This record gives sequence, structure tokens and C-alpha cells, in this order.
Amino acid sequence: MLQVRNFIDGALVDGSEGRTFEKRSPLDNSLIASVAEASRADVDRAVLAAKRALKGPWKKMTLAERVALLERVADEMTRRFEDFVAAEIADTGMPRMTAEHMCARGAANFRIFADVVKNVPTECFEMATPDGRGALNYALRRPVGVVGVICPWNAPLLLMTWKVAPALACGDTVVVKPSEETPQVAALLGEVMNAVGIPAGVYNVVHGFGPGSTGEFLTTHPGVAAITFTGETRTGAAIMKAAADGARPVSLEMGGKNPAIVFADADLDAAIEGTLRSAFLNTGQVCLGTERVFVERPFFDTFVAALKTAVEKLKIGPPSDPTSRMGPLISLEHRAKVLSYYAKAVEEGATVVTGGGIPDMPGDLAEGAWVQPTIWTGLSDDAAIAREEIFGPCCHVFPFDTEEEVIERANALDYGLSAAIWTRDLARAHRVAAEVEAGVVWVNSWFLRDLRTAFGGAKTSGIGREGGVHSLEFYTELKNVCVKL
Ligand code: NAD
Ligand code: 6OD
Repeated sequence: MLQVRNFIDGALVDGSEGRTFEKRSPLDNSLIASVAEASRADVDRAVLAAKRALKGPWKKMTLAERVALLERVADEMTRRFEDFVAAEIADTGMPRMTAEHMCARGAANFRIFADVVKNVPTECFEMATPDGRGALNYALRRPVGVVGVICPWNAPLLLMTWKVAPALACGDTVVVKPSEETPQVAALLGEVMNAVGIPAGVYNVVHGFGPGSTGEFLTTHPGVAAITFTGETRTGAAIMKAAADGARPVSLEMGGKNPAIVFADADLDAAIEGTLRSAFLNTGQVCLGTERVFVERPFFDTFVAALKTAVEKLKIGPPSDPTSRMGPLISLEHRAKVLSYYAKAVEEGATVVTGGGIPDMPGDLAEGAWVQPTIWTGLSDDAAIAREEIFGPCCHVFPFDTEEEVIERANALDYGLSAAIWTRDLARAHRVAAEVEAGVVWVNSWFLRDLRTAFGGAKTSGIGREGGVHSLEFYTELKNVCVKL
């Protein structure tokens, strides 16, 4: 069985207390790995190693040298692409094409932030002084320090590198806590760091859980200067409390219950194809995914029928089958949560347009975390499945009558991560995009990413923005130098 280890100060190591935890395959619940759980002492060692690296070889490098190393990380990730894809698939059970996309984004994240730090200017202001000699203000960006990186399981490599890459590009060092559900790619990335010559201590990984374990040890560690987190909103709130001790900054990318708004003038094929992706990609385990679909009434029946047909064609199966388009959920525990919402929808009187249960899977796969992709109609906006993030392959489709009404309904929740608007009317697209309360809005598309743009959530979906130069706000301290001339 695979042994997944921590990565501390440039070495793959077991936990100092000898504790391990099991990683099971979502495909059939078989045991696939034993993961070394880091103790408080291990977290401490990782943070100290990161602090040493921060003041040592990493600090001594020029920006050009650092950028060249990050580009080599991307190259090495590309060279070891198959290893990353295999690890991502083993931990998550996702279809191969999804894993390939995620792993390509992992390397792309290093390239974009290498590029950003190479090219970004800082401000400079000349000022007058009473003696007429004047003064010059210029800004310097300096690393913030050791960054604690807490990651979820739904897109392990993409989301971890989305934080590690800008942190390293800015000259910080990191201690990463991957999700206990998806430990493998973080350890692999450690091998990549060593292979290209990233100094020991710059990138560290500690495995474990949240409260009372590695996550808590890391977020409460006084040596951690800033914490960046992706995960559930209530976990983000707990991390914010931990960060308040020591007044440390946080960047939080959290949950969503995202709307799609489909106007009757939309291109039906594009809206169906887009909603099929936004609700069911990665078995609905995408924070940006659509769980509430609002369709203008004249288009409603046609839309629901076409989405049903498209969903019923989705091939559910293991990643070993190249025709699979939907894998299992991450775990049996998560499936129990998703199925509890499937039951709640029925209790509340929903019409189940398709799905609603567990698919028949052959052989050992019957033990895995499979669920049917599900569409509901017929409930009101205050039903539990219309308000709470389910994080599964499901959506409720609601009819609407006016633009004003749909904006109000889309904005009715405390979440505000993303929205998708489908229309051929450009003026309306701009109007609605401006009014929808979300950090990211797509028009006639979904999850189309330009990595230079600001990414994050409004309301309880996030605090702060990452992406392009916006990441520098979090991963650096901006220092003004005022020089009297
Ligand atoms: P989660 O909040 O349960 O766990 C995320 C990480 O936090 C894990 O590594 C976990 O071990 C750790 N953790 C848990 N409690 C902790 C604590 N008290 N202190 C420190 N660490 C702790 O989230 P998840 O179930 O892994 O991921 C799914 C969630 O993530 C969904 O809500 C989804 O919307 C959200 N998400 C958001 C984005 C975004 O960009 N906004 C992206 C992906 C996922
Ligand atoms: O594309 C990204 O940068 C990003 N953070 C995506 C998040 C996906 C959530 O599941």
C-alpha cells in the first residue's frame, strides 16, 4: 500500500508520533494509502524550517533567480504530468479528462505568478516640500513571511498551487495542510521542488485533519504570518478566529450556492451545455458550480426537458473508462450528506426530473461513493436544497418572469461566489452582471479563467481576492519609502 508522508525541510518524513490515517478510494472504498499524520511538533518543525528558509537562501535569491526556479517547477510538473494525473485520480476518482485539466492548471499557476512578479511595477510619487527640494516616494513589495495554506479536496492540485505559486513568487515560504481526503499531490509536489532546486524549507507539507489536529496546529502557530484557506464557510470562520490571535491576515475562498440565470433569448444549446458543466462537472464538487438555475418562464419547459436529456446521457463510471464523464463523490461520508439533501428535496415536495438516488454500479464499484446526477423542479426559493450548499451533482430549476425579480432572487442568499448569465441581449448581460452579488460573473460561459483577473467571493463566500496582481496584496507587504531630496 502507498505510504504518503509529510514533506518538511526538503525531506519526506513520517509523523514524529508515528500516527497514520487511512485514505480510501472513492471508487470502491478500498484502502489505497496510509498517510503520516503530522503532530504539533512536526508542524512546529515545518514552520521553523519555513522561517529559516525565508531568512536564508530564498531571501538571498534575486527575483530573476526565483522566477526561473518557478518556471522550472512548472516544467517539471509538466514532465511528471502522468504522475500528477494518476495521484489526483487515485485520491478523487475523477474522470481522466477532469484530472488532466486540473493538473495542467497546476503548472499554469506557477507560470502565471512567475510572470506577474516579473512584470508588475510599484507606485512612485514625487512630492513638493516647503524647502523646495522635494521628496520622492516609492513602494517596495516585501514577502509577508511564512504562509499557512489550508486546502480542500475538490480540486487538490489546482487549488493548492493557486496559493503556493503566488506565495513563492512573492518570496514567501509555505506550510501546506492538504485535505485529509486528498494527500497525494502535495507530497509529489515536494519531489518536484527538490528536483528543480527549490531550497529546503521553502515548501513544506503537513498531513492531518482540522480541529485538534494539523489544521488547528498550523493556523494557531505564532510563526505563521498569514493564512490562506479554501473550503467551507464555517471552517473559514473558525480559521479567522484562530488568525485573530496575533492579528494575522487571512485570505478566504469559501462556499457558494451559485445561480445560473437563463433568459428566453439565450442560445439554448449553449445554455444547456454550460449548465450541464456548471452543475455536474467533477460530480458537482466545484465551488463555482450552479445549484440554482433560474430560467425565464417561456423557455422553462424546453430548458428542463433538454437539460434532463443531456444529464441522462452523462456516462457515470470509473476513470479507467475513457468514456466516463462523471465519477463518484469524494467519500461515503460526503455521499451521505448529498443523499440527505436528495431525501429532503422529496420530503419538501420536489419533482425529481431525473436521478435522486444511487446508480447501479458493477462489482466492487458498488461499494463506492456514487450518486445519480439529479435535477429538481417545483420547490420555492426557501426550500433547504435551494438555500444550502450541497456540493453534489444536482440543481433545482426555477421559472422566473422579470429581470428585476430574478436579480432579487439570485441575491437572496448570504453566499456570493459566482453566477452565470445566459442571454443574447448584451445590454441586459451587462446590467444583470453589475447587479448580481457575486465575486465572479460569467456571461454565456462558465469557469472560463484568465488567471490575471481577480478571483474570490462576495458576502460569506470569501474575504479578499487572489489572481494576477491581486494576489500580491495578500502575499506581500507594500512598504512606502519616502526620500527627502
Ligand atoms: P472544509 O472546510 O471541510 O476543509 C478544508 C480544509 O480545512 C481541510 O484541509 C480541513 O482539514 C481543514 N480544516 C477543517 N477545519 C479546520 C480548522 N478548524 N482549522 C484549520 N483547518 C481546518 O472544506 P472541504 O469539504 O475540504 O471543501 C469543500 C468546500 O470548499 C465547499 O464548501 C466548497 O464550496 C469550498 N470551496 C471553495 C472554493 C472557492 O474558491 N471559494 C474552492 C473550492 C472549494
Ligand atoms: O480557477 C481558480 O483559480 C479557482 N480557484 C477555482 C476554484 C474552483 C473550486 O472548486
